[in-house]
Amino acid sequence: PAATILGYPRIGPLRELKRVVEAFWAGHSELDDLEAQAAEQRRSQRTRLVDLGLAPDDASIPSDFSYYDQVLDAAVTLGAVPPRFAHLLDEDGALDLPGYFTLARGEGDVAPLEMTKWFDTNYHYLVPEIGPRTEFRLADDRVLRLFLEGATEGVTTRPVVVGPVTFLLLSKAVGEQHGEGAAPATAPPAGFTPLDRLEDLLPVYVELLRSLGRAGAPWVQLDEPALAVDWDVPRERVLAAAERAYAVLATETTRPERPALFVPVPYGSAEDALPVLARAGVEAVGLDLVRGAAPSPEVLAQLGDAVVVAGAVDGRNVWRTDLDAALARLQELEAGLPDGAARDGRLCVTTSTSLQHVPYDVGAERALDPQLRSWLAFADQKVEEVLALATALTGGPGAASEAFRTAADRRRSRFEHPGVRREDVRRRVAAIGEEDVTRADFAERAAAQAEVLDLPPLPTTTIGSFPQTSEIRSARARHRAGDLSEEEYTAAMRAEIERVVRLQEELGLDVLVHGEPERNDMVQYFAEQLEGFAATEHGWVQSYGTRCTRPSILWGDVARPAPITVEWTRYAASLTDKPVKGMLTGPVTILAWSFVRDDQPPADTAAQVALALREEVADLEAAGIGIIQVDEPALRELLPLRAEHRPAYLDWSVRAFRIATAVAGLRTQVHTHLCYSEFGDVIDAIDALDADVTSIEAARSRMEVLPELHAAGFARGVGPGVYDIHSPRVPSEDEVAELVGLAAESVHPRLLWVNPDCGLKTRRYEEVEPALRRLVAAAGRVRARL
Ligand code: THG
Ligand code: ZN
Repeated sequence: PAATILGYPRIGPLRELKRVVEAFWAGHSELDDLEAQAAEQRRSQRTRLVDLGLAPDDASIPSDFSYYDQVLDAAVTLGAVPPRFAHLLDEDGALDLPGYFTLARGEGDVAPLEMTKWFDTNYHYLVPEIGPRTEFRLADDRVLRLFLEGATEGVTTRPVVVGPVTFLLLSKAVGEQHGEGAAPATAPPAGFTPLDRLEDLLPVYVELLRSLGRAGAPWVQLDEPALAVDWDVPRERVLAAAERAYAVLATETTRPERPALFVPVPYGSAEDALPVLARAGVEAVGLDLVRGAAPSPEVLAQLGDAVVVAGAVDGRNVWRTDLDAALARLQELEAGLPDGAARDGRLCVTTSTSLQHVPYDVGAERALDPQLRSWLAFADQKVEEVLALATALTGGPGAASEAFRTAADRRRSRFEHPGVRREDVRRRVAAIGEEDVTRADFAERAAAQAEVLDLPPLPTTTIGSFPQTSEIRSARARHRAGDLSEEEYTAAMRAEIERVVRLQEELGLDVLVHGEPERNDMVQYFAEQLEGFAATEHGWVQSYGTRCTRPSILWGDVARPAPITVEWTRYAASLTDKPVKGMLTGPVTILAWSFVRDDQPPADTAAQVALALREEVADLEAAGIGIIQVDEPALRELLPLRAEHRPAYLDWSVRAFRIATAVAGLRTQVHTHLCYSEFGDVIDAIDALDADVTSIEAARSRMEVLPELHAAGFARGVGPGVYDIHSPRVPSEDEVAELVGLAAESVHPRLLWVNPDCGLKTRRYEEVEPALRRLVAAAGRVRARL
């Protein structure tokens, strides 16, 4: 094919798949309904892509559907189902759809697969568990079925599967599991890594390729994004694994017994991997021209006959592509390939990644400002851009000129818009000096804060959000729809805040929060109240499983026209004598979970957002709020995949946090919350945030992180989560007390806080109330022992 995409969204333009899957889980719809809806969605998607111009007959259209996650699909296909789920397999060792969902969601005491983020995106995949004895086999024919489904309708699709090297690198090493059911796996033998199992895994891929070959699939796409990342495993070992894997896949069967192999390396650059893949014998390699550099002519010369599939259209952002610039990069690439490469099919145009990270169609955004809308490209518009680039590349000057002219006009209109470049904002950012991002010494602050706050040792608090009841959601929705007046809405939210404050007083928590009933999403809420951002109506993007977010679009220079959280926080504080903690989302997280402008470095954008938050921090302090938390759960998510880019990133992200927070006076206690516990690469950066108290996830790993923090010299306040809110299970008081006791062994009681792992927004009061009651009691028990 001359033009293709690496993948397409799958949640449904109106989140149809989410709705029918959740209805099935709730017992409100039958398996048949679910499968019929999914099939209908795939059919309409194929039709849509053909209508947009992708060829129906040459494997241009990927078949990449998933009910939940593509890594889970690979695990199930390859038979890598952990033994604790063995009871779900039928006599042929196959898993039905309810069983598949059980791997994702768990059941009773059987824990689901862990979930973690997919590269540096806001998508999360399920982590396969691979041990020395995991038995691989072709256990599922979903890949083949998807291909046949398209073929029956006359569309020759290209099956998409996570490639073997990425599959193993993304997996978690486990030991053996003794016994069925809930029994967890033991630790893996020392030195074992899933990549050790490559030789055992490859025959299953070979068999999969044969089955696709027999069905007549001309191409298969084996995604290898892991080749764009630095792992703990040495680079040479990763490249050797890739070479070995694809040599086996390319030669163990030969065409037409197998489809041609297309191996994209999205999400970054992998110049060293492309010649390895070509040498191994794959028929096409894919590279990310947006995040990665164009390969040098020397590298291109090593690619032999392999087709080069260039990801020239950003799969992760929503801006119309600068087609002239993209075409120039493609032509530069073509110049390094044999003459007429594009015409001869040696160079093909695609997206930098799957389009699963962007919404479907800008055309659905009827409420968006028309000018802003004209600057945007969602998945469908990106398909058209890929096609325009392919046409221009093969057709010579003049081909696709209309699309190029429109693209240039729209970009011009974007950069001429007065909100894109505001001198007032730029002046204020430029004026930030070193003294503005530096607070007094931690020790001095700690002493001053202890005096004003007068908290007991091991103070108890929560991370900020309380459960979002259906009443709250409905009040917000009616307010948005205009069915609830401003006064009625404020009264409803205040009533909820009062309820949450009274509850926390009754539970005996030391530092209270207002509970955040007014917030839909911790990023979207701020984006909606800052200038420079716009919200979409239908721009849903899958975050994990059926869960989606609607990222805001950060299109211009950012400013805060008015205080955002001050009134709600002040109201909560007026209800109680206990300290109330103000709650803000940090600049890096706001960037990470929005679609961010592509015309300036993210560091500059982050500084603008940080400055707006700085004004909010100052206003909260002026309103008498003595504790302010600025959450950065995504600080780690944006960490560059390549080690060489990490220091610069950590530099600007830390600076942004300090711009936002260092305005706080000596006596104001700054907290932050990070949603993870593996600090390895970022520990110094977390120290450099210079927060007074940092809350982290720690319950699941039983405080393992604390000795590590201590060893790294981290000597600030820390709140290791002692209640795992990711599970509906309510821990006993003894369990919580044990965790608090463990924490007290490695953290000085004056620095140790007692709190849940994360916000309580997704939990129910039935769980939260008893859990917090036990948390307070457990803290009291340990406090009494000290
Ligand atoms: N907000 C944003 N991104 C996030 C999180 C968040 N990414 C990481 C982390 N939290 C986990 N992700 C999610 C994403 C969505 C949801 C929960 C966790 C979720 N979404 C609702 C749904 O899909 O039904 C929709 C919410 C709404 O109506 O606005 O529950 O917190 N940006
Ligand atoms: Zn969290």
